[in-house]
Amino acid sequence: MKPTETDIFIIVDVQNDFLPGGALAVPEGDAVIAPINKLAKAFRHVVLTQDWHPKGHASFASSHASKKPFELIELSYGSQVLWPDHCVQGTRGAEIASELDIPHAELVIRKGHNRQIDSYSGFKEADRKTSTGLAGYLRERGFNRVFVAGLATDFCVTWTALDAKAAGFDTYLIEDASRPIDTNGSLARAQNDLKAAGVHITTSGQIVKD
Ligand code: VGL
Ligand code: ZN
Repeated sequence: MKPTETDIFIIVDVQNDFLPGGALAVPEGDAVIAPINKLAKAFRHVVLTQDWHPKGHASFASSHASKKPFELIELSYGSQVLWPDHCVQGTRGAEIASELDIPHAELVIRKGHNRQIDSYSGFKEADRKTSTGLAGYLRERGFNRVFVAGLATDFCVTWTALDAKAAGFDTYLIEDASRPIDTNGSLARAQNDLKAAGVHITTSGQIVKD
């Protein structure tokens, strides 16, 4: 499955706050860095996403009286998991991990910057209406297969993959180059949704030889 000129590799939210020691550290989050660096070298075209919240964001538990991280709340667009404050615009935690070695990445798409609406997906915010423009960008550039990896498997990676598929791209989630948070059954739900949508689950060994 050697990457071609019409394949795009989308690397999701490999940012300090999702790595060990970060505000919303994903278990083994740093394990994605080596496979992602290796994969990225095999792709001519790479896009990064960056979770990029203003202070006081609606997805932060601290923005709601007497709510704790990982609890659920109903917002205008539906159910929202509450998180510790993370990836606040301009902070070190929001920076893309310096260990990523991908100088040829062509675009960084920032998401979650609307104070009232979360955005796990790199394509569409959690209201399921507001677009980031990424589908149009990828279409206009003539890509047809989308490969997705990063953090966290069961949130931003899955939502990005589902939206890529819904936008008409043949979509692959690279499992060993991603790591889950797994809260409130989120990983099992994500796996079901991916399967139902027809997103291919693959491994980096299928794309680059060791
Ligand atoms: C993410 C929770 C909150 C992610 C982002 O990148 O998966 N998860 N914000
Ligand atoms: Zn976030």
